[in-house]
Amino acid sequence: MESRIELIRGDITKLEFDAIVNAANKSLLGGGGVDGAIHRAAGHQLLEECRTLNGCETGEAKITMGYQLPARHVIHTVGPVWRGGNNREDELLASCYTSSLEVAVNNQCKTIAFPNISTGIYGFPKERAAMIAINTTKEFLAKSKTIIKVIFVCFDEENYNLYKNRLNEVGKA
Ligand code: AR6
Repeated sequence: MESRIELIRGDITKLEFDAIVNAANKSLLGGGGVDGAIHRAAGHQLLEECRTLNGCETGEAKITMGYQLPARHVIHTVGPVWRGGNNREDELLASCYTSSLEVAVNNQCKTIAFPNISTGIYGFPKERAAMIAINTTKEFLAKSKTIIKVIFVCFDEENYNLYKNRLNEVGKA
């Protein structure tokens, strides 16, 4: 069977997928990094819809429309801030991937793109985050046939190389 996991280097706001995932903060009212890029590209209606959601807990996910984005939906998830590794960071990051995939399935999204959640402003070690992202996604796909494509979108070369190596090691789903 052809792989359902793909890797690209680029800008997630350009992708025409059923859903792109936003690495948001608990307010869901915008910020820097990929969150800022998504809000800029989607337009002010995204912020208006986000205001109705009453925020989001770390490790959870909520969906909106994509507005002016080529993607139909945005799934907003809140990654953990890295605080040394003993504050459930691994578990919470894994939960971002699982929750986002569950939200996708519940909203008939079959193609979904992820950024490298928590590895920018939130400071999560990149290699550790890549392993969690890939392992969690593979586990989910093994149990769910609904999702036909998951794409990891790496903005920086370091993340891209880490993902490439890891995917070569473990094989794709
Ligand atoms: N497309 C894909 N990936 C991107 C893009 C883009 N256009 N822009 C940045 N990245 P970050 P976090 C990558 O900091 O660590 C915001 O202020 C970036 O290179 O966006 O989860 C929120 O509001 C990095 O690898 O998110 C929160 O307050 C990855 O996206 C906070 O930042 C994640 O970096 C969340 O921090």
